This record gives sequence, structure tokens and C-alpha cells, in this order.
Amino acid sequence: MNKLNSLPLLLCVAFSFQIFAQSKVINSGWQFSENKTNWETINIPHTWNKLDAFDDASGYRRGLGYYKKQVFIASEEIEKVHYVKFNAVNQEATIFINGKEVGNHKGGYTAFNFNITKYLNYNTYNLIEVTVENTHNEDIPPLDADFTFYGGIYRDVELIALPKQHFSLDDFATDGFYINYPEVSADEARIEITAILNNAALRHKNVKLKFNLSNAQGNIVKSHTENLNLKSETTEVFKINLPEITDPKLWSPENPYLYKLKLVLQDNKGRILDTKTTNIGFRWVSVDPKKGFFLNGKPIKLIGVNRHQDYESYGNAVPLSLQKKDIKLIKDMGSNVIRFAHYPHARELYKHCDELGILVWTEIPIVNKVTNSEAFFETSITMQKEHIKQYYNYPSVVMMGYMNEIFLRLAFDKKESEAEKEERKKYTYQLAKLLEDLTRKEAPNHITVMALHFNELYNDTKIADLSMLVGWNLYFGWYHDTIKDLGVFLDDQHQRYPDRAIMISEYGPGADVNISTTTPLRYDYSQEYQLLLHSGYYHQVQEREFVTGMTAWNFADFGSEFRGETKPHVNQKGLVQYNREPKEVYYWYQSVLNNSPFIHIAKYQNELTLLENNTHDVVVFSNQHNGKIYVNGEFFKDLNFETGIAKIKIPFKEGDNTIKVVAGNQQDETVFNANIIQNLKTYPTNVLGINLGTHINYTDEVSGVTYLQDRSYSENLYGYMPNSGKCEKKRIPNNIKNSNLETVYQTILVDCSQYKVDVPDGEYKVTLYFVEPQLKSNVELVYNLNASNKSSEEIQEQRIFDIKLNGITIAKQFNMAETFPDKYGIQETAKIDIINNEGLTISLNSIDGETVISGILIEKMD
Ligand code: GCB
Repeated sequence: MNKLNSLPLLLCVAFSFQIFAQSKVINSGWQFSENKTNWETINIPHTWNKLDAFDDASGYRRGLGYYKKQVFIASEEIEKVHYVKFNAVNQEATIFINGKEVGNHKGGYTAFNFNITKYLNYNTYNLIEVTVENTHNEDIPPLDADFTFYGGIYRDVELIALPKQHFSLDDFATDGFYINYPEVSADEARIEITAILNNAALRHKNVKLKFNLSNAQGNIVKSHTENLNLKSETTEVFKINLPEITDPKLWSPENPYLYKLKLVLQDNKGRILDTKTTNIGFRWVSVDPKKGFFLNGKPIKLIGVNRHQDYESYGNAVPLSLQKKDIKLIKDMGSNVIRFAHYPHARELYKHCDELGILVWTEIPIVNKVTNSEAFFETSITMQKEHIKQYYNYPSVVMMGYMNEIFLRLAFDKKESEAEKEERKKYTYQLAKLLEDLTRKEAPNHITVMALHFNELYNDTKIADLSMLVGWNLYFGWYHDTIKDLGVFLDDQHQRYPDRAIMISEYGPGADVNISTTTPLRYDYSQEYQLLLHSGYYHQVQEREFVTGMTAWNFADFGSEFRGETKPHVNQKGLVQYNREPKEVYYWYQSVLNNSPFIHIAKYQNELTLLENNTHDVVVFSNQHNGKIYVNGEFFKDLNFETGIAKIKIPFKEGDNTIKVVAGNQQDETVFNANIIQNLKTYPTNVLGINLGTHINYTDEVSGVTYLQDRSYSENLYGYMPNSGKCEKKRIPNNIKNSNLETVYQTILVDCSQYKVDVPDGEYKVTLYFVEPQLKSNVELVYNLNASNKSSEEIQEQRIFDIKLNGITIAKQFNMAETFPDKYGIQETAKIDIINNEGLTISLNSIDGETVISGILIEKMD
């Protein structure tokens, strides 16, 4: 009843006809401040680390953020029960209503809510305040990981107002019901619902709980009603079995057939109190150490991707519509599995996996190490409970995990004593065992999983024997060894642990779309090497029945603040870029995994610079057996695809070349611009870039200049001169300050005194690029833990040299360590007149130590 006596009667009557939404998303118009002084208006999703996690300074702000918002609660809502629900806040949140603290939540990737009924005022505005913190906290996982821990309220905030009888919201912020399938086969299926109902009223209440199961066409196929008596001021759990369904349509990635179950709670007059809906998918899964994964009794090789939730220019505050596109892209690639790493992602995405037909591995973020404290253990257990319960009802979710590479720090930490290490192994195992037992108990129809890194520690401690399926994160051919060592490792593990089911939960190299080479090598970031590694793994997994499957690391490039690769602060192992534009390997996967007819020309470079000869291999991907290729409108050759790939040597002409490929009713066409350089002296070029110390070509997106690969000198072209020292090619994997040319700086030519470029006579601006390799940037990959913070002690050897262009000194006693205190990109630019057909000779004359140089840019001025 309306209790606002002061309002005119007429108004009261008008109000009483209003129906109020049970759940409102209150994302817009929050105030945000870093210091409670300067406030700005923002919308949720929001993070305060969108920019600083990508700027030149190392580190990002890990601290406090304050949010506030006023919400009007009408007087008609006074009889209701009110909750505020946060779908994710990273990583700790304390909530205040009208100045009073209502609760605190730890953990940045699961939902939580609070009953705020007693804090509200009616017919007026109420103030919601949230203090958020993403400071490093030893008691909240993750402690340390290869991704950025963006702070903020980054998933929906909801205000929920319910009649006194409703599905409980108090069971770890779930929807208050769980679906089990006591029996599923192609002949029959049974659904059991565990409903948790609340009666907040002072009196008992008779209610009806109705169930309608409809098929994919929307027709109701089963109905059932339970008459229940809800005791006053209690929460009760009811287990209800629906009548058996005969000949159910099964759910699978090829045919993700979904039924829908609607649950309606009514009072004895038939008025609706609360409703819920969920997807129902009839399917069953198992895993066999010798034969791999089984879905609905049939073997299925799991092949797909890992996904992180952040996105270029958004941090983790990504609109849901964009995130859903990811799931579609992953499905279109042909994936039948996603590992949502290393934490639970937005629940809507799991629903999307139900709809599109993608099996899901989901996990909580206990990564790299654990803290031996009661608080850490407690937070971890609560987090796993939230995770299991909140993600329980999605038919796509088949694997549930709780730890990733949990001994990574142990393996690399050099400071710990042996006794400390033993201790660490023990308490880590203890926590793993608690979480494993919890997961098996709370999620009895799921497969428990854990992901390990390449180290015997997991076998020795027996932690690898805990979960039902073991995922190995394997980087053969990237961080260590070669691509084909994968198979050796898998066979060895299988032989030693024949009763253990295994899969490859991560693998993949970094790749940059601006890097290309005809001779791909480990750690060169070329797209060509990315294809070699992914296809190499694919073959080795296909050859082994016992390997359950593989999930590529990663679907997309993602933010990892400490990384310094060819793009700073980004882990570049994505099959698509940070903005989700596909890299070429994405199309290769599509050609081996997706059955819809498809053909695609791989375009590693827009512009091809061909030295000395005019042929170049073009790579085409297709899932057809045969096709045809046309060059500049003329038939050139038949194509035969093997594991999705055909490679054809094409004779290019100078300028634009149109390549068209056709397979079945599919076709693709693209234009390659070719520069065929036989003789630099007669080739009219205004800009020439050379990437020293490397076999890769790199195109700088900003200037459009392609820095060509290094080579030894041949007449009329360019290269390092014979007998000019070691001329050794090296790579320095660090962030380089003051540079947008990381890729040019990161490779160096060491101890090389003469470099010749046969440009024709004329006036030129010549820029040379340098970096002091002994200085390290302040944060390094965990895999290179020998790195320390930069300091002058890093300079082990002096390095002083003179720099000359055609005998003219442009820098004397060049000493980078002396002049630049940090790992800094240095450019030396001079203008020079080249005469008498002498070309350009760059001389680096050592006074002390070995010379180094990273790149050359020659720009014609006249
Ligand atoms: C791993 C980690 C993942 C990293 C990845 C990498 O094994 O599980 O979090 O991002 O390696 O790229 O090194």
C-alpha cells in the first residue's frame, strides 16, 4: 500500500497503477573521482587505467577510485525487497548507501550484490557510493600475471526491486536456481531444478512455481506446476523434477539446439511475483586419457582459443556488443571451444556460447603464485563458489578450473631458499586440493581443469594429478626449443602418465601485422612464423588421439602493461589484433576448422620489395581441395590445398599486380604493389629504410615506410661490407623509450664497421637509429627473470665510436650510455650530398667496445 499520506489522493491512485521494473541497469551518469575532490561524469563500463596502462611511463595507477550516483526510489516500492548488484568491479569494492557502509567484496571478475532495503529512503533520492581499489593486495588473487589489472566498475550495475516472495539473490549473487540433468541420452532426458525461494514477509505464503519448457521454435513441450507453502522470513530450497522428455534434441557445436525453461513464481491469485529464464541444452561430456574428449558419446577434438576480455582503447571497460562480436568471430573461425582466461568473463558471453555452440573452459584468476594466508585461501574459495554458482546453468560450460601456472614464480624466483620453496609447494598444493574438492562437489557434472607451465614441478608435487583434465601451456618454438619438440613432450607425458587426460591449454608466438619475412624464425614476430607454429601444433595434435585438444594463446592481442615487444604494453600472441582485425593465421584456422566454403589470399605486406629477382610466393588459404589463381586477369595455375594452404611462386611486374583466386563458388582478389629493385642507382626511390640486424621487413604504420631486411652487400644494392667485423645480428626484447619504431630499434647489427647503400647521386637526409643494448628497461618478462632494474652498473663494457657518412664525421666519440641514462631510441640525422656515383657509406669506427646500429632511413631531398 501507498504510505505517503501527504500526497493528494488523485496522485496516489495514479501511482498505484504504475508497474515498476524489477531490475534496472543503472550504468549511466555516475560521478567518478581519484581523490574525492575533482569529480567527472562517466558511464559504466569504466576503468581509470584506459590510458596509463599504455603510456611511456612504466606502471599504471593501482590505487583508489571513488564512484557515486543518486537514484530515486518511489514510495510505491516501499513494500519491496531491494538489492544493488555489481556484475564486476576490479578488484575490491566497498558499497555505501546514504552514507552507511553496506558491504565489501573482494575479487574483480565475479558478480556480487547486497540487500539494501533497510538503507533506503522512499520518494526521494538515495546516494550510492562505491570505493574501488586495485592496489596490489597479497590476499586477493591474481597477485601477478601477464595481463593488466585495470581498476574500476566495468560491468553492469543493477538495482533490483522484488516482491517479498522471490528467487533468492543471496546465494553468491546467482539467479536463485540451478539446473541439473540427472539423465541425458538421445532417447530421453530429465531436468531437475533446485530453486531457492525467499519469503521476506512476516506471514507464511502459498505460492505456485510454474515451469514451461519450450523448444527452439518457441513451442511449449513440457509444463509443470508446484504448489508451495513458503514459511515466513525464511529461505527454502526446493528440488523439483520435470516430467521426462523423450527423444530430446541434443546440443553440440555443430547443432547448438537449445530449449528454454521459464520459471514463474506466482501468488495464489495468479499474480506474478518473479520470473527467470534459462537455456537448456541436452548434452553430456566425458574425457578419456587415451581417446580424448567425448561429447554426447562421440569423440571431438577440441580446437579453439583462449580469450582475454580487454580491447584496444577500452581497457577492460568494453561495451558488451563489441564483446559479443568476439564470440561470433571465434565461432566463424571454426572453434569448438573457448577458454575464458584467466578469470570469469561477462555472463552474457557464456549465454552466447550456448547459442552459437562453443564448449567453454572457465576459471578463476589464481595465477603464478598464492599467498599462504587464511585471507587468501578464504577469498579464493569464495571466488570459486561465486564462479561455479554464477556460471552453473550455461549448457556450454563443460570445464571449470581454478589455477594457472601456479608454480611459475616458484620456478623463476631465485631469491627463495630451498626450505621456502618446499613450504610454498605444500601450501599451494593444499589450496589446489581444497579448490579441486570444492569444484567436484559443487559442479559434479563438469570436468575439473588446471593449466600448468612447462616444468616438472607439477608432476613432482603431484598437483598435476588433481584435476580431471590437465592443460599444458606450451611454448615450444617460442620461449624455448623448436615447434616439433611439442610432440616429443606430449608422447613423453602420455607414456609416463597414461591415466592422465591432457590438452594444450595455451600455445602461440607473438606476431605483428607489420612484420613479414620469407625466412621466418623463432621470436621474429612475423606473421609467417605465426602460421608455421600454429600449423605445426595443429598437425602434432591431430596425429595424437590421446590429446584432448588445443586452445591457442590468444584469440586477440591484449594489454599487459609490463611487456615491451614490437608494440609496447601489449601481448601480441593474438590470432586477431587488439582491435580485432584478423591476422593472416586467423584465416588459416578458418580454412581448416570451418566447413563453409572459403578462400582467402594471405597479404603479409601491401608493398613487396623484391631485390634482384621478381618472383615471390603468394599464400592462399581455403577449405576446398582445389582452386585456380589468376594474375593480372590471366589464368596462372591450378591450386591444390593441403591442410588449408597453397603456396604459389608468382612472377611480379613493377607496380600493381592483381591476384584473384577461385575455389568452388568462392573467390578472393587483392592487389600487391611490387617494387622490383635490380639496381638502386637506377631505381627511382625517394625514401629507403633498412632494418639492421634482422631478416624481417617492417612497415611503419605512421610513415608508411617499409624498413627492408638486412643483408650482406652486393653491388648496386645495399648491405654490410665484407671484412667489416663480426656483423652479428641480435635482438633486444625491451621497451625502448621515446620511440614509435620499436621494431627497428629492437634488432641491432653488432661490431660492423662499414655499411654501403648504392643510392644514386643527389642530396639526402640520412637518419641512423641507435640504442644502447646493455641498458635494460625496468620491467621484463617473467621468463627472463635475470633482468634487474636499470642502473649504470648494467654497463659492463664501454662503447664509444665515431660515426661517418662518406668520410664526413657526424658524431664523434658517440657514447650512448653516457648521454642517455635509460633505454632510449636515439637518432643521428645529417644531410649529405652524394656525388661521383659513390653511393652512401656509413662507417662506425670503434674507439672502445663493439659498435651497434639499429636502422637507416635515407630520404631524397632534391
Ligand atoms: C602463459 C600464461 C599467459 C601468458 C602467456 C604468454 O603461459 O598463462 O598468461 O600471457 O603464457 O604470452 O607468455
